[in-house]
Amino acid sequence: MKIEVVTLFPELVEVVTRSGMPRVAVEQKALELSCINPRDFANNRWRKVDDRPCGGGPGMVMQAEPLAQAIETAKASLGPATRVLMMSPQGERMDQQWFQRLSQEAGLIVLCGRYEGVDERLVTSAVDVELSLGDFVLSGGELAAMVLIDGIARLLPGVLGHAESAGQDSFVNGLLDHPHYSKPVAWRGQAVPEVLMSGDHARQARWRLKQALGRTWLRRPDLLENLELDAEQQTLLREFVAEQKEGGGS
Ligand code: 9D3
Repeated sequence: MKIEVVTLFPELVEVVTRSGMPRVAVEQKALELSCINPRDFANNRWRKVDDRPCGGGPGMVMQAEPLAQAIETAKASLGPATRVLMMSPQGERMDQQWFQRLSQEAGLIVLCGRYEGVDERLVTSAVDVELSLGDFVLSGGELAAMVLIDGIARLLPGVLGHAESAGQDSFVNGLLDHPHYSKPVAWRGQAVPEVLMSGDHARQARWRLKQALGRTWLRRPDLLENLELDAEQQTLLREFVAEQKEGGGS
């Protein structure tokens, strides 16, 4: 997949491929990331790409023309049908399903806003979808774009561990993850749960599923409402809830 990010801060966005899975994805040529700076299309000596909002109000607005030319440059490289995403607090909330869908694309153009916003005429004429990280205020779209790139990179075919881990992801099955333990078996007076030391793989798989169901019930009941639990899952969750009410939780 090729991703072109339109941003006033290319050096910030490029950091996402310096480590972790996005770096592996680039090294394995599953991902190619480049940035286009709308300043390169400013038609004034000061490379200014923002101006005061029409009708008044605080702050500055990113002007349409430099962004339009940046997007056209990206489309010349990735193809005219490439989807244009804009990171925006007004956008649809990003989730794992968005990452999965977008990871199937051959190319993406990602527009990062700064200042108070982007001229709406550019949004309506050149942006296919607006995506948000959530209901909090950032100073621009770059961090959101980096989140998107990280989330997509680890799903790309050919990225190490892709087949094993991506299918087991929390949120893919709609549940939160179960707890994890490693060595030593006794750490500062705390033991690893006995079942994980038993060598009984079927019992361990049931324990993991029960913990995942239980933690989702405790912390994110909204996720459970969207799921159709099978008979085994219902039994495991009922056991978890019963143990919780005993006050044990083991
Ligand atoms: C405080 C400024 N707000 C006016 C009431 C509007 C506003 C403009 C620009 C708020 C944030 C931003 C910059 N944010 C993003 O570009 C952004 C973002 C975010 O702020 N929160 C969550 N997801 C995203 S994606 C892009």
